[in-house]
Amino acid sequence: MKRDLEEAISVSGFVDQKPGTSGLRKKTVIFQQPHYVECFVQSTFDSLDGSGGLTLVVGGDGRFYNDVMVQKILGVAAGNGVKKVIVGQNGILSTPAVSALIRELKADGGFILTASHNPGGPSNDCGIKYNVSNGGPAPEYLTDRIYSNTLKIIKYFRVANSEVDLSKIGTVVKNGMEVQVIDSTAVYRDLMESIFDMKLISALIARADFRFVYDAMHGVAGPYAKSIFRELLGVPMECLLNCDPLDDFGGGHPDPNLTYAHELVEVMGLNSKGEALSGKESVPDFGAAADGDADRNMVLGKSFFVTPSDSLALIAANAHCIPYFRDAGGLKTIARSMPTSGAADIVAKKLNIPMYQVPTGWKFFGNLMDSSIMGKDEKNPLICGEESFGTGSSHIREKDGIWAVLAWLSILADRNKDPNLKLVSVQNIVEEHWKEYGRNYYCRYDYEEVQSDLANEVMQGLTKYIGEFTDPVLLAPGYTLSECDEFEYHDPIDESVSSHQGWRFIMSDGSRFVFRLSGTGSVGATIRLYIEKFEAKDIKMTTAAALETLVSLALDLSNLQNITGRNEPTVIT
Ligand code: VG1
Ligand code: CO
Repeated sequence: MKRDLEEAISVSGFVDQKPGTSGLRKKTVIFQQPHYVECFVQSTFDSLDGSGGLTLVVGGDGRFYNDVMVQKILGVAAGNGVKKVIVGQNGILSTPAVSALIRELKADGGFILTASHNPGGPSNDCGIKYNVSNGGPAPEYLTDRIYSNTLKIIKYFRVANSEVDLSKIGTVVKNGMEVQVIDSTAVYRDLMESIFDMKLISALIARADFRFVYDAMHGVAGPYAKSIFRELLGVPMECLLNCDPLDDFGGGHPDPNLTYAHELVEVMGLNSKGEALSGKESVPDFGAAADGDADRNMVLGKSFFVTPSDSLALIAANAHCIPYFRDAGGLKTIARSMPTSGAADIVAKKLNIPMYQVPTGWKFFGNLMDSSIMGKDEKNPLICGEESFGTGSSHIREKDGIWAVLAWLSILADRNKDPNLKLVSVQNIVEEHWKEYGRNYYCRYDYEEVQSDLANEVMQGLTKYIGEFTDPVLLAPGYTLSECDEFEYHDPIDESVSSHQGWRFIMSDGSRFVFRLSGTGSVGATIRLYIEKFEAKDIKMTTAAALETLVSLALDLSNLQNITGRNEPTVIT
């Protein structure tokens, strides 16, 4: 069903609209080309089984050009007969909030306007992603279909003059399409209140010996932090850093890691390697940061860095501290992306519950959560995570930065119920965990903006090595390479196959290094190298010392430094 007032605009399409790990991400100037956004949106509608009568959610992280993109989407949605669009006030919605809204309002899908952790502004990045009716990112068969339609498109439909004032909450009907502007935080906040024991957390926040600092990095997490941490839990305003969203993230790189979240990292008494700064006084007890679209989280204790892989394992091991899991009879499943450390696997084993390993990118978790093997209960109690500062659960179908922080606050609150006892710190809790389960030393090296042909040369070398590998090889004393392959995922639910998901080199003691090419960058190629080693008893080493040999083996075997001319990674996490 198309609208009467629609125009059909003839276009020749674009050849570069292939969605990556998490939607389409490009330089802003690319998105600003005439018809660019419209072509992608039309191609998405053309990929659905009919767009007439749909209800969609639209919102973004507030980066530069989001406002224009929202209005373009409204125009094309009206042209394609969409029944209703629900938009966050001023176009603002975090990625987890879009997922929550699609589910809560039983919408058919939604567009999320973000390039996540990539910087924003006229000379940086924009992005657009389509999520489906379960609230999760479009599965691969759909993104493949969208891409193929972007190559074939010859016209798109839009209704001109369909701009809506997004600053006012309320509903307008324009050109036959209903546009409802909603409070950006209310539904998400209600969901968090239904999951966590806010009273217990408030008691922790109120303790005189506990201080929590949150850094929204000028991304979209700010309004949610104010609504939940400040208004519900009583966190003082001065403890909420950079909580006003800015369209260029204040010129920063809204990626919550030790390098880019340097302001918080320093406040928490750490350097960019995660080592404690000496002589630092009055360091807060708990710190956390989010990325641009608020689906990532970094968790820090007093002068103490928690790796995302450990964070996943710890939240899973302590799921009983969270009413959502307790009420559903306990955690039923854990899942992680392949490059994420095996720390969570050990927890799953101990809890005697299934553990799934999926390719990088959140879309793969959704199938597990929705499937009947997980039980039909709406509250499928599953926890999942990625090494890239992403943690979440079956409460929505995206990773969730604020949820992860509330999960940690729940664990801390549970351990610190008696205000007369000395505070049990983040470090105490993590070290206790390592004592019980052993420690997976872990780090990731990112080589950003490598020339694409050089990055491909590195990967081809690895492919050749894997192809010729037959018998175990002693690479260095104590390190025998026993297995190597390209990770291929067979989805246990829909039986789809995803190949080339990472080049794995596994030693006989289970330690490993993995190479992957990023699917979210906008310039050249980013090579990621993931390194992991498990120690059952020796839990007090520095990560650098524990992984030194494996790092040099990975660099030698890949010849990465010679081929790319890079002696140091851009970022170590
Ligand atoms: C990166 C991370 C991946 C994450 C993805 C989207 O992908 O490694 O774990 O799911 O970003 O996160 P890649 O292909 O660049 O390695 V987000 O917060 O940028 O939507
Ligand atoms: Co993100």
